[in-house]
Amino acid sequence: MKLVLYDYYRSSASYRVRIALNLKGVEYERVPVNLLESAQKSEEYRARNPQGFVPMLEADGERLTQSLAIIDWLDTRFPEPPLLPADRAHVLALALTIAADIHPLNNLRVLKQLSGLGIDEAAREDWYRHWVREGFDALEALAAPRAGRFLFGDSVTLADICLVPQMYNARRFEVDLAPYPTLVRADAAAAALEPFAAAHPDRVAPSGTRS
Ligand SMILES: N[C@@H](CCC(=O)N[C@@H](CS)C(=O)NCC(=O)O)C(=O)O
Repeated sequence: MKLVLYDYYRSSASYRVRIALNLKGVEYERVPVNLLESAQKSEEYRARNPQGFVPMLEADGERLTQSLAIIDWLDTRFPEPPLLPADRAHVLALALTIAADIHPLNNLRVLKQLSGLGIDEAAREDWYRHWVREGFDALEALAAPRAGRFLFGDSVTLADICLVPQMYNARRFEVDLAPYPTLVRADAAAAALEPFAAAHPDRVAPSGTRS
C-alpha cells in the first residue's frame, strides 16, 4: 500500500500522525505543505482537502483527513501495537482534552484572526499559554490517577501521541510545566522512544530550517 502524508514539520496535528505511522512501522512518503506560505489555502491543495488543513494521508489514492480519524484508520488497518487499549473511553478523553479543547484555540488561523483584530504578539502569546495551562490543569488531574510510565498505564496510547506534540508547543511558548509532573514524566518516556523521536519537528524539518 502506498501511503503519502501531506504535512508541515511544525504542525502538531501532523506530528501526531507521523508518530502513529512510525509506531505502526509502516513506510510512507512525505509531501511538505508550507503553512507559513499559506500553501494549505492553495486551490490545488483545497481540491484535495477542502478544509485546507494538514495532515492529510493518501492511502492508495484514498484521502483521509483529521489526525485522530487518520490514526483510528491506521489502528484498524495495522493493529499492532494497538493505540486504543481496553479503556478506550478514558484514553480518548485524554487525547481529546488536547486535540479538541486545547489545540483548536491555538491554531494558526485563530492566531492570524487575533492578529487581524489588532491583538499584538505579546497578547496573542498570553492567549496561547492561557489555553495550554487551562487544558493541562485538567489533563494532569484526569491522567494522574491512572498514569504509569505513560499517560495511561505502561504502554503507549493515543493519549501520548497527542501529548508529545502539545508539550513541544508548550515549550516553544515557554509555558511553565512545573505544575504538570505526570505530563512531564509521560512526555519524557514517550519522546525517548524512536518512533516519537523520528517524528520530532527537528528531525523532519526541511534542511536549512532553523528551529
Ligand atoms: N482537527 C484537525 C486540525 C488540523 C489543524 O489544525 N492543522 C493545522 C496545523 S496543526 C493547520 O493545517 N492549520 C492551517 C491554518 O490554520 O490555516 C486535525 O486534528 O487534523
